[in-house]
Amino acid sequence: MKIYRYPERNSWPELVKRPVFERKELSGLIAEIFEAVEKGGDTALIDFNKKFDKAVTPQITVSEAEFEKAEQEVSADLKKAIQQAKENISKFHAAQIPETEKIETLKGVVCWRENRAVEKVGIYIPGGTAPLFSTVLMLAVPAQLAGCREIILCTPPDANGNINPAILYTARLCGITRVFKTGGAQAIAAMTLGTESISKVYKIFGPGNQYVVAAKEYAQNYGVAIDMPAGPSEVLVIADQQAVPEFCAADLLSQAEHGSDSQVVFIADEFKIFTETIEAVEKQVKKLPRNEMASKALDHSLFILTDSIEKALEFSNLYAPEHLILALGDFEKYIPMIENAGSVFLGNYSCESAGDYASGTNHTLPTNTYARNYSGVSLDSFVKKITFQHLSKEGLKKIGKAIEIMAEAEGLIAHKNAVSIRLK
Ligand code: HSO
Ligand code: ZN
Repeated sequence: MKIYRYPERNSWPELVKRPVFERKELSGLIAEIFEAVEKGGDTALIDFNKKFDKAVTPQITVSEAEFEKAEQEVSADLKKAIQQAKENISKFHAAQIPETEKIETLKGVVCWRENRAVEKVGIYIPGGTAPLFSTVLMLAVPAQLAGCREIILCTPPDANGNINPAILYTARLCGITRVFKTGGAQAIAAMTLGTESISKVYKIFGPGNQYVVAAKEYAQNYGVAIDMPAGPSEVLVIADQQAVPEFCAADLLSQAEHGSDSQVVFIADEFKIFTETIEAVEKQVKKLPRNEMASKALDHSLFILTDSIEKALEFSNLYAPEHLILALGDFEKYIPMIENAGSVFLGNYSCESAGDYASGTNHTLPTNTYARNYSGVSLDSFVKKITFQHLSKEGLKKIGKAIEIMAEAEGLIAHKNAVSIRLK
């Protein structure tokens, strides 16, 4: 833990910097993988499964029988929980479908916007130590609500060539039936270039390790869009004297357990809460199954004692956390001060886990200072907004002169003529 008491403002820019982890230079490797997938298609993916995941997968397409087996394997309790989460996520995201509003900018000049879904989207779900089936909900639910015509999902197989049953159950629950056993950069390459089984998509969503992140960046060279630039998970908790140290500690650790590179920050304006939270973190971390990962994340975590909540928020705005928790009595008062954050949790009972799983908001959020300039995934991430306009002759008459004068001033006489020819 890195502990700071009343750090001066001029030290903040240094404090908000995320620790730099050694990143391998990956572009050469990613280019090779893209080339191999382009040439070899499904066969290349099957070979990569053997090489990287030690998995024998005669087929990369998940079969109906595999979906059914998964359905049997997921417990009734987990199914119910996933369904409840899905309902809330659906409610929250359905409300983001906008009403079309036609705006008459002048009499006879009508402009409006309509949403159209991105036709083909690809979802990537990492395998590894925590199978994030919750991320399937966060991406598949808004994709379906937006009306995406083709939604495919890629995820790596385990060493036995299987996919985690909860991932398959959740995918099918969300209406995704095209799931492929492929992970890492090769999965991103497959969704970008297409193979015999996997169709090319227009936009790729989902978290992943540094190979996946690098591959998503690379995919953009092929005209594929991505959800957002990715970095390790983060939470920043601001606490006042009414906060509960055990709750704050649990929230900090819930994010620290994601990975050793997770970022957690705690700020309090009161010494007692500050020290008691540190103690609670030390106590709780010992009992976690992912203790090693969480402890490593804590090594570079920040614990800051400050003299006011206003200052804490100022620091938070500079840090731009993915998740911001206001463990404050009068949190309402501070909402207008929040400038940069991915998702905000208010009061003592709004734990980050609620948003991670089931309250309804999306958990795919900007990290690594991108909360300064990006929003989290929402229905908007799955649509394009197309503008429309209709001008009557009367309408064109009203703005024709302005267009002609502007076009002439830009030296674009064909533009001017497009008006003049209609009005002469
Ligand atoms: N906190 C993660 C999302 C997640 N948590 C998935 C649990 N499962 C996003 O930063
Ligand atoms: Zn989480």
